[in-house]
Amino acid sequence: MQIYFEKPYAKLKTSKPYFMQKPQDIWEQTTLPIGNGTLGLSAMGGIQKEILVVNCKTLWTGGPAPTRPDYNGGNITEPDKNGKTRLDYYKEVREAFAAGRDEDGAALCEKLVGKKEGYGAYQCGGQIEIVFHDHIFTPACAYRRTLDLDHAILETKISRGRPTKSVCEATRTYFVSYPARAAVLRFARTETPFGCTVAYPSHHDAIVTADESGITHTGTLTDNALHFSARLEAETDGTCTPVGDTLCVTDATYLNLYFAMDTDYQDNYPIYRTGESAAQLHTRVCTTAKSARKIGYFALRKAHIQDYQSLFNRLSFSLGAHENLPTDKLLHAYHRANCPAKIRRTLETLLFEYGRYLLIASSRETDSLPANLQGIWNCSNSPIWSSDYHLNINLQMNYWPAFSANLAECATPLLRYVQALCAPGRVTAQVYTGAKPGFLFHTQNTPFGWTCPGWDFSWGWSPVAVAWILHNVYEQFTFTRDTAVLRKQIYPLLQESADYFISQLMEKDGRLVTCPCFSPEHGPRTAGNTYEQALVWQLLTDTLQAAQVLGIANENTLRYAEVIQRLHPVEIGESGQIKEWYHETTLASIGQRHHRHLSHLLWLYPGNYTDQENTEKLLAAAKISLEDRGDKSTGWAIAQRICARARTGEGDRALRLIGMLMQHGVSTNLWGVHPPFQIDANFGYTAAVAELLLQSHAGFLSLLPALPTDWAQGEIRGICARGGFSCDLFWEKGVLQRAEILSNAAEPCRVCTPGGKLCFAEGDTPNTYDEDGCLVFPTERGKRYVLTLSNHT
Ligand code: FUC
Repeated sequence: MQIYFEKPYAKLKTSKPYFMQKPQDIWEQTTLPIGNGTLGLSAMGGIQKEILVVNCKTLWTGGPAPTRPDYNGGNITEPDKNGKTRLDYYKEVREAFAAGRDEDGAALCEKLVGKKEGYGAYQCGGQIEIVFHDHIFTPACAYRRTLDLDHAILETKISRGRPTKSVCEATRTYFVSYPARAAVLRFARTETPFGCTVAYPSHHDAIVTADESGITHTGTLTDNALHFSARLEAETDGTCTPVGDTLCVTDATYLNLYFAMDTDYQDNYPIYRTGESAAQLHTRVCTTAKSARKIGYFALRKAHIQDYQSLFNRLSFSLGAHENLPTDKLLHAYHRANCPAKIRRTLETLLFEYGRYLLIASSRETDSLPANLQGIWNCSNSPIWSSDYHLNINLQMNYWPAFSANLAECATPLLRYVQALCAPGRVTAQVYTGAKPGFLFHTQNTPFGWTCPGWDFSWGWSPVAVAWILHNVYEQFTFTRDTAVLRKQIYPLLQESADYFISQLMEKDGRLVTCPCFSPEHGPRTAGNTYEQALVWQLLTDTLQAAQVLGIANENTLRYAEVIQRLHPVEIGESGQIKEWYHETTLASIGQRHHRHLSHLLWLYPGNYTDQENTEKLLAAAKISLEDRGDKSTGWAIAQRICARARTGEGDRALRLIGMLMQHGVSTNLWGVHPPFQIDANFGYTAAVAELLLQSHAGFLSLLPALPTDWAQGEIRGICARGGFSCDLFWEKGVLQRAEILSNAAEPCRVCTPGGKLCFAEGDTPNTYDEDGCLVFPTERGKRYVLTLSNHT
């Protein structure tokens, strides 16, 4: 599995409608990323001059700062000139809606906002530049830049000379080691030794110094006094001399650079600092870089591959075809009407694997922060949307593939982040809604507990962002069945939040609704809408289910069950559509047509809303709503549509959407585009493919529930289902041939496939079926169950 280019970036034909205009566009569309969760590098692969953009996940402006002594997550705590607090306004808004004065309530919502100061943005960490002294390689040379997804290694090879004669070859090999917490860059050349200048120009007014063994780059962000420190250690068989703040390397056949970077950020509210001095931080970073150097390139590489493959190799996916073509060519060919199936299947598989690669590279177990809007890769100090944590879909989508794609550990930073938002979130809940207990955060967030509701209600207010992200968090349990984590870490979050939402529900037309609410990011402000109701339903249902698992039964759990029944349900409108607002009549009577958000369909995916009597009707209505929203959208929104079509069981519609994503939603380097670059589309796509092949949200495993006709042959090994199952599926002619189900949690298994009746392929275990035709059997931990279709035996 490789993403590769046979031309230097400047010569690549990029994808429509996204052209290379500014240096940032060029980077976004052609760079290739590596990372270990915290430290990210992205290389351009230039011939004469190589540029590696550096990122450190915690390098953020905003938050507490000596110049912002009053920073408190954007909350407005003081009364305004009318002497009213935010809580006063909140009460007035709710009174207005309760009394049927909806217009007054909607207008007053303007008051439910926070401050902008201290929001900050994810920063670029500068760039490492390597300029080669001789000019023996030109664009006419054979060139290949490869991101090897099987090893998480980025390599550029440039060679001059005929293959039969002696070839002068330059090889540049990069990876970021998670075990060593360091990036490793190796430059090697055959035949003629090389010379180069290595620089790490000052970024954010950093002090840059060079010595015989490397370069130091340290500084403090002006905005918030966050210390950052980076150290680059050089090792070569040539000579290495400091020249100014650069290194001059001559007469080398190889040069190894070991690079470490960190900040003094810590996810501890309200300080958000480790407490280290700049010198202490620098010592720590230098130690990391020097230790890496001591271990050396080859041993680091070996340990890196081992570490990476321990996650990546848990799953493999094939659609039975592989075309060896550079990625830009694959992408261009994909759009042609007569594109061979082999090319299409290759790109579809590659993009799936890329999502897994990117999650491992941007979100590792020990990270304090999850993957942001760009994962960890960012070349700007003022990236769009601050490259922050958006919780009205984007952060949730980042983690959609984590469990189904067998990367549960990679979701740990998300859990930690949500836990870290609780303390500042409790302040926000109190200031804005007067509630205690309970924590609140909204559409957008930073690493510094910025939990207030935006500075504009129409995008900022979204209390159910909490309920939604808690569903991601709860999925860690449903997939792994780790009851210890559920009890200690997940349940307390669910319970506090469930109690909070119950305390805020109000009665309207005989039903319980949230108030005020707003469906991202269009339509009216109302009391109750499908977005909020479905997410509150999900939270209460998850909490109740978790309580049952943990054997908790008390007043609260009784209340959850009762409130679930009284919530305003998902409704069908006059056009047969899912209503996004309760006073919606026909399609498009309210809101924007073709809006990218599918907020009224979250119960379908990622939720598991059920309404026993109406499930089929709701599915039919969801299809009408999906049709109305249309296929063409932005990167993540197309990925969300694919996930939804997987749940409606429409594999062929999903594949058509995959075509749209390839055309409008990814750039040449296969990064998701909104535009600009937004990584959620990558993660959403990987989640969607998993969902087409295996679903387990409805209490049973459905194998190949939405297989596109064109994916007639294939296999996926190591895909995960709720209940602690890891599955290997093999299919031909669109029908499942064999399934191997590994039970990791000794949960009973209920399983079916649309292609026919499943039965045990081996042994003489009797086949037992439930009323839905699912094969049902108890399982033992660590045991593998081999199934086939009953007419195959
Ligand atoms: C949501 C979306 C936008 C964008 C932003 C980062 O608010 O509505 O389209 O993706 O997040």
